[in-house]
Amino acid sequence: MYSNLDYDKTLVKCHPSVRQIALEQMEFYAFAHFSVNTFTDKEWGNGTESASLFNPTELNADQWVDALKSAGIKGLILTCKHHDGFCLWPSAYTEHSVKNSPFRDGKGDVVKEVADACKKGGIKFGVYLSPWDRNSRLYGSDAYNDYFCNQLTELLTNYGEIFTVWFDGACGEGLNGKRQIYDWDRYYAVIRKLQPNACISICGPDIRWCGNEAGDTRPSEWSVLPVGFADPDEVAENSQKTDSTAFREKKIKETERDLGSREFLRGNTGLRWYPAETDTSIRPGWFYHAHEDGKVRSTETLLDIWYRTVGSNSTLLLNIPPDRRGLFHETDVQRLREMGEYIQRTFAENLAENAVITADRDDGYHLTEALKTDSYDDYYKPFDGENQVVLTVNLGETKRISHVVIKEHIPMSQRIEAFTIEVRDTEGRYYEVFFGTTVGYKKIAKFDAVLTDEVRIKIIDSRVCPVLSFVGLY
Ligand code: FUL
Repeated sequence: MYSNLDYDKTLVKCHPSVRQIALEQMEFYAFAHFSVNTFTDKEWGNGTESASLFNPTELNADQWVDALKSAGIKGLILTCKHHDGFCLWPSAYTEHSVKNSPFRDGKGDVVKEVADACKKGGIKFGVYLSPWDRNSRLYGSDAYNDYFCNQLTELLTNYGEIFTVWFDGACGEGLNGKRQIYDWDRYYAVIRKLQPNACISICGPDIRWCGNEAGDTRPSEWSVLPVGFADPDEVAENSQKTDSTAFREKKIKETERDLGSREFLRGNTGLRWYPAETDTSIRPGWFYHAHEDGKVRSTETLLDIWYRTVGSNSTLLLNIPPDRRGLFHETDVQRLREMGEYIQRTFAENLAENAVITADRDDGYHLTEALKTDSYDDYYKPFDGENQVVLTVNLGETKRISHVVIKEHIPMSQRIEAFTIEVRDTEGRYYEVFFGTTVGYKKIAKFDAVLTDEVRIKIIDSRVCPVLSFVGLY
């Protein structure tokens, strides 16, 4: 691998913002796709559906939140308006909303019920507002940008703290065959003014779409990318253009597997901290369809996705679609619980906490003691230019381990390019149990359980020098 200190120093000048760190620390959060589609059995409504179709008879957002919390999920993003233009809140700017539906006799507000339930349950709340609107007659004109900003303003003023505004790239024509020129800068300004702590995701500058909806991930995920990747029109260009199952099953394009190696970044003048978010559904579709009740992904599959995202420098945005009752289906609830139980059990006790952690080098100030607490208050670091280090975790006695968690100190960028993990056997010999590339926000190295009294983490390549905030053994 090519390493040049001057070049590497330019790469590590790229850091996350406070709002990006806050979202990355959430790790695992949920989507709820809910609209008239739930009642028409469609994935994309065309905007001509009658509002009277929307009729969840047992809506209970507390049930959603309880189920999410059982999986360890930290937030929920609701499709306040999907492409069909139907609003889950009584917007003052359209008649196409819950106010003209039988739900709570036209007096209901799903956004409020969900936002309140999240608050009560102690998880964060985010909004999805589809830029593409197949119902609005204004679509395709300047007036639509006003309409969109008015709706954003309603959502960002009346429902408390919002952790992210999710702008879908999927786009096509409006009712009248027109296309819209989106005034992204204006939308962003509204968000920054009304909810300065909120991230703007996907068609936005803060959080990056992972490039597929199937739950596929990159072998090496970077958060330092060329600035051009955050161009909202580019994102839209790569998004879904027609409603298709094939698109939902498609994996990341071969040409987009590497977005951040030194070689890839070479020649790019602007870099941006643009961390990946993997969005995928617990079922084949984003919306609820009774005929998919038997196709809920298995707990094993979901955990595999969790390891490849939360454990590999991407957040996980898992969609659980409420059914026609307005509840999460029993099977989905059970999967969430099983996921949570497994994660809880596996990471219950950090064996590194009472171990002795040493390094073959440090800069005299940032010592290995910092690695025992999972915080950005302090960190471990050698001198600049020392891009290889060996960390040794001595357990004092033989223990059974199957996971090593490593976190970089991302306020100082993402640096590690390759590492190995070795364990010592009962005869004192070391052998390798894991090879990894990127670490970033967090890497969970999982391997077959071993009995060992000492673990070595060898950073074999990094930009400038590795800077770590946490090491855990489980
Ligand atoms: C896509 C949309 O077209 C789907 O319906 C869904 O909302 C997904 C999250 O994004 O682009």
